[in-house]
Amino acid sequence: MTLTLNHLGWTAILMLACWPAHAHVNLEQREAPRGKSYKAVFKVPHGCKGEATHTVRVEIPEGFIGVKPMPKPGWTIKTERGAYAQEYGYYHGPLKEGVKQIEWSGGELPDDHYDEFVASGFIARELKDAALYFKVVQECANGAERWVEIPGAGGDPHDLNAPAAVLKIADGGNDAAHGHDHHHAHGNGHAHGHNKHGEAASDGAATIGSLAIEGAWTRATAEGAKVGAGYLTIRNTGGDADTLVGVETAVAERGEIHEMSMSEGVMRMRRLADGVEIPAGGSVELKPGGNHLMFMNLKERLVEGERITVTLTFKSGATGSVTLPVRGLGAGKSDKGEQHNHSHH
Ligand SMILES: [Cu+2]
Repeated sequence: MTLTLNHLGWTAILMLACWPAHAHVNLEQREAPRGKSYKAVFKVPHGCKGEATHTVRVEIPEGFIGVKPMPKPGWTIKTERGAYAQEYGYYHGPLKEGVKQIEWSGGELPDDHYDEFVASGFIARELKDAALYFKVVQECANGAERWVEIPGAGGDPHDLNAPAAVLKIADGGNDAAHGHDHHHAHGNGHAHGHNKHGEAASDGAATIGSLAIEGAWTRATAEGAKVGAGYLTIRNTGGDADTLVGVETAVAERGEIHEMSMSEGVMRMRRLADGVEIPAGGSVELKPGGNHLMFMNLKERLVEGERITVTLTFKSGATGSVTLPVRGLGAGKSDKGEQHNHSHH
């Protein structure tokens, strides 16, 4: 099953959308629940274009409260405090102000070394946002790396060159940190308790057994298009590997799991008959230019702003649905002119 497409267009698109310019500053643990303490470990993988890093500055997002930086031998810590936008409930009473920025300076982290910068804090129970963005600036002798970009509404983080470190805020019912056992009554008190039966949760997210589905979406299709594609991240919170083996949706004759790869300058799509394995404790991202869900022989056009429901089946027998919001035709790509003729043979 090969795919005929506009080589030049796709090559350019893939380079823009999927080729990381270089590794980003990221958090070690990228998801955490509200109303709990959280240790933010910022991983700094390299310097500024070959130069050693001597300063790391982190902006603390609203809602991450009671923050304390961890001292680091060889580095001087400076913090800036300020008033929060609102009062937050904390262990011994309300908290109105705290650390808003941390700076580690005077150190020397060579470009070919790796290091971590740590701050502990508490994720406010009152927080409404689904994610916290930590803007991080690395300064070197002559240059700087500024990890400060935040995706816009419906934006795809793949399009950002220098994304801020992001922490996903888990909902009570999807709280992976609790291992999907019987702790659902905690969290924000909503009755989410049926997720283990695989019912669709909020848009783009669902819990199917010990598999957490996150960031699921699909792209609008052009008039007359025969196929659509779906993208999502599957995180396996269980102790055993599992494999995504099936996908079904009412809007297409059948669903398949595809791999996309570049060979001799040509993009090829191939059905993954054995599915996609998600290692125990690991996660797999299905994304533009990589593995994806493919909806074959669409029965209707996918329209931006609407949503489709997709049922996923795993080798373990776990099965459940997730809702995929339909993003614009250009979503996940930097080139709206993309007109690849999806002709699977
Ligand atoms: Cu495909």
